[in-house]
Amino acid sequence: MWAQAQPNIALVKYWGKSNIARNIPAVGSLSITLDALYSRMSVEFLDNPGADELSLNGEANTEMLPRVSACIDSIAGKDRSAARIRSESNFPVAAGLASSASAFAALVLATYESATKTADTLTMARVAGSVSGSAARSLYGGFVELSIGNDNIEVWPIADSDAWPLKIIVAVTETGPKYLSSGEAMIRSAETSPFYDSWVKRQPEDLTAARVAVENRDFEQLAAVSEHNCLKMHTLMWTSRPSVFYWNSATLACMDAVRELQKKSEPVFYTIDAGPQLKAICLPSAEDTVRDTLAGIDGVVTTYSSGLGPGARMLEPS
Ligand code: 2P0
Repeated sequence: MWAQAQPNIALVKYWGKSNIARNIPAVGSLSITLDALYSRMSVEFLDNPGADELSLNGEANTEMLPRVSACIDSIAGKDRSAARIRSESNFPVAAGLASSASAFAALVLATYESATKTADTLTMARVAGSVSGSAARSLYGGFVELSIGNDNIEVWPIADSDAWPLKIIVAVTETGPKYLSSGEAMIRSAETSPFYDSWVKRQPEDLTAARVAVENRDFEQLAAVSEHNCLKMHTLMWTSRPSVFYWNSATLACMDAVRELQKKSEPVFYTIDAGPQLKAICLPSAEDTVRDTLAGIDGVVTTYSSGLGPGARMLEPS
């Protein structure tokens, strides 16, 4: 049985941890879950104790195995039998396309299913978040908010995927893995960027602005707060020591192109995560123009178009 989850893109970003050991974010975040990109996971417990096996799109993978095994341990217990884990995804992993979010959301669901354990969605989101902060959000569909409670995260959907059918165009400018994981980069920012305290302190106002924009379907307000929050996060990266820089010249050309479209009153804005890909969010009326524009930029390798999608779920056996 396969579990499927889709990546999510944060419009108000997670950057920084309040508890590194438990992977608790230092700030809340607000995201949209996509429908066109997916990760699928199946977990099969074997009869022998042995070591876990992981394959990714049919190829053995040892790099992700320690995090995958630890995640399964946290659900099924350390004395469990070995597991054969198969993973499939229809987009490049570790390239700033939120592959760990969809992969770990699907893994948590698949593991609960195979271990015949039940848990509510928030419990599963917390387990996924303890492995990969952004994965907590991919348990839910549509518009999702994550906040920091007293000792744990709270995650909940604030609007369904069909409540406000935004479109997302991902402009891929590099398909290789990123040079520094976002987890390491955000710890470095917290330790060294002179702007980090202000980032943490002012995140609630961005979250409120984005939540109200979603509630009111106010595209201009969502655009303004999302671009602002994205640029603040990248400022933290640049002002870390050593500096962290994920963009390339095509990323900048894509930003420029979005600004040109905005000048022509096209309803579109951009956001960029821990990688060089640009994600353009637009109203359906602008989708074709935005995709054609980004696809025509030198250095854009490929584009993906997506709507908003559902949270993690089990797929029917085919
Ligand atoms: C986000 N990112 O909110 C932000 C924006 C990247 C940039 O969440 O360390 O890979 O495993 O908890 O989940 C990437 O975070 O980090 C991320 P860890 P994860 O989407």
